[in-house]
Amino acid sequence: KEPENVLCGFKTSNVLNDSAREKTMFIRGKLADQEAVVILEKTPIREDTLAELFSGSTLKLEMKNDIYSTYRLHAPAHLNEIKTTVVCPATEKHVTKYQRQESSLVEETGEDYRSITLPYIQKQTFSVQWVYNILEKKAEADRIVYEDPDPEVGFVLLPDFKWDQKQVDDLYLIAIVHQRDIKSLRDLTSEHLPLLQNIFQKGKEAILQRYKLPASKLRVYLHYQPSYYHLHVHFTKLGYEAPGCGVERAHLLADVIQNLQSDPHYYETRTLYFPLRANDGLLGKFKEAGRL
Ligand code: M7G
Repeated sequence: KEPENVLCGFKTSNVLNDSAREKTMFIRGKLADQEAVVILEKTPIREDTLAELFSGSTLKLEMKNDIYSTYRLHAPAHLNEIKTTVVCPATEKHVTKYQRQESSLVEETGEDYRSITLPYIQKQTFSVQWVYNILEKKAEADRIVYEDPDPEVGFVLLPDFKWDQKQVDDLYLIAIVHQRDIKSLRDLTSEHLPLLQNIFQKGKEAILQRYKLPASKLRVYLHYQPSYYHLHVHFTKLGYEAPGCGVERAHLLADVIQNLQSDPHYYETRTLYFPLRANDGLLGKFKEAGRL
């Protein structure tokens, strides 16, 4: 028996963002009277399905001119899926996160972090319950690719929910640390080097083993500011422009390790730059403080 269609009763309020090029749409609406955000994304065409796509589809000619012709190809349903993510109940902050917005680059000194950012994130961030569910095997346990259970240097490596795991071209995994008191890059000191080196080494090994992708094909990085303040590391395939991964937010793990080796307090003291969206509450705090 097919599981029920939870989106059957979804009532669209408005489109938050869409991209013809990325073939995505972010929609705000109501699901049984609760606020919800639905993300639709057309999935990549896979080489291993081409034979079936060519033989098992119907083809409608649109136009023909000399050696050129265009068609509409109606693929078998299972080759024409839309990856769908549902956030419900969605908070106002989720709506903000997915809304199309202008960004401004913020310059955050170590002092700004302590006086502006830290107080803000202590009361105004996304719940990391989903992270704890993963660490406690209450959710996504069957998706874990690798785990080092050590409480100090251990982590869980699993597919990011942006990746449908159908092809390695858009490989995207996250390593979530077992330690619960490291919020972000800003909290890292040389004390954390064994943890970071462990993630780097074992994460790369696990990906080579499972996906046959060598370290030279990987981009391994942290985001600052992250959306979720529980330390995690992104592993994506080099050359894949993952959504939401602008250069400004990304800090390569290899660089983070070297910076902490040369200065144990590098990330506590450095000025860090990152974009904030116009409707982000943190941007308001920087403006209030006259830092923008
Ligand atoms: P981030 O840098 O904190 O925020 O990364 P970003 O989303 O702005 O990049 C968090 C990462 O965790 C993102 O790549 C998300 O796609 C991913 N992620 C978020 N959630 C809620 C989940 C989840 O429930 N399961 C999994 N597997 N990944 C998630």
